[in-house]
Amino acid sequence: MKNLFCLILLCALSACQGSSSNKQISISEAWARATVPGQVVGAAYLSIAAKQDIRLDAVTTPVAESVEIHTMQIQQGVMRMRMLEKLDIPAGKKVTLAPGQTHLMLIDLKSPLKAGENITLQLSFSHSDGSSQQQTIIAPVLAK
Ligand SMILES: [Cu+2]
Repeated sequence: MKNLFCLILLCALSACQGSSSNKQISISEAWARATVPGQVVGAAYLSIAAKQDIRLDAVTTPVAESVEIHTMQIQQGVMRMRMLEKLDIPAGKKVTLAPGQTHLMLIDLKSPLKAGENITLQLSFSHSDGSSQQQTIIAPVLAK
């Protein structure tokens, strides 16, 4: 019975957070691909979902000079990467960044990304009302 009470309290607390100025954005399945020595660019992937329309404006990480949002596109029969200025995340729809699709490109890595380590990504979102929100996430480096 005591456990149940704790659970209810926890739910009440998290509901409280959701109603603060920071609107809830859920980020899942984040990971970065391990790189080999000498490789200067890396890639990171994640899924983003929110209850209202949001837009991913920018990403930064301490492990690289800059981060770009890229999509894959076939041009004259060749798969090419194209940089996006922003990434729209429609309300209620999970947008997944994955290998071969939209991804985060980590440009000018400061050191190789080693499997088993974690990297930090700071995501800047904006809402339709013009307000912005930062979210910092930890992504494991995986050798896959
Ligand atoms: Cu890319």
